[in-house]
Amino acid sequence: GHQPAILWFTGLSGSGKSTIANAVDALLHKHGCHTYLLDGDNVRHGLNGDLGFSDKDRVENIRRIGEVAKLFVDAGLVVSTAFISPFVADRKMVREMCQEGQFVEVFVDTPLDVCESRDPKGLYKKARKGEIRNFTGIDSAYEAPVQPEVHLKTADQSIEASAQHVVDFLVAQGLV
Ligand code: GGZ
Repeated sequence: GHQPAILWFTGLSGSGKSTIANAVDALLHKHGCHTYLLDGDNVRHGLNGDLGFSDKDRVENIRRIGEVAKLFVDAGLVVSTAFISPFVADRKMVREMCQEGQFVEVFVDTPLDVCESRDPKGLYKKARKGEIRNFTGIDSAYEAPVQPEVHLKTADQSIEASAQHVVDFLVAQGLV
């Protein structure tokens, strides 16, 4: 058995949030957990298709994702979310919607220069040229978590090791 929870991944574009969240989701699934993964692919195109990247829209993006994640928790699932979620206040708002211990903040801590050198979609390059405005880390803020439940320094470990680290935390907490 397992307890419902939100695994809230936060980090820069290109930090590896989605990749690690997918790996965690697969490990939990093998473990027998009922899981769901919310990420840009299934949320920003649909439910939040009306939102852009102004501060106001990001706040609304995170608010809606928090509400949806909470619905999955009510249904008993372990739900992972993989969004930049750059603002402390918004992550705190979601945390406060949850019961004690149900909100697990996972900081995917990949330095900006590493994310920028990966640049899989060429977005950092465009942001540097001014072709994209309000790009996180370039001309829009990223507020790093102060006390995340899990702090992944991705420069020092593989995707698999990072994912296992998250699962180990959940086991230690008695969540899975
Ligand atoms: C940041 C942007 C932007 C701007 C488009 N700033 O690497 P990606 O492409 O796949 O991940 C980024 C994604 C961020 O969406 P989120 O919903 O996670 O952001 S937030 O939580 O801040 O609301 C990037 C792409 O969208 N993208 N423009 N200006 N990322």
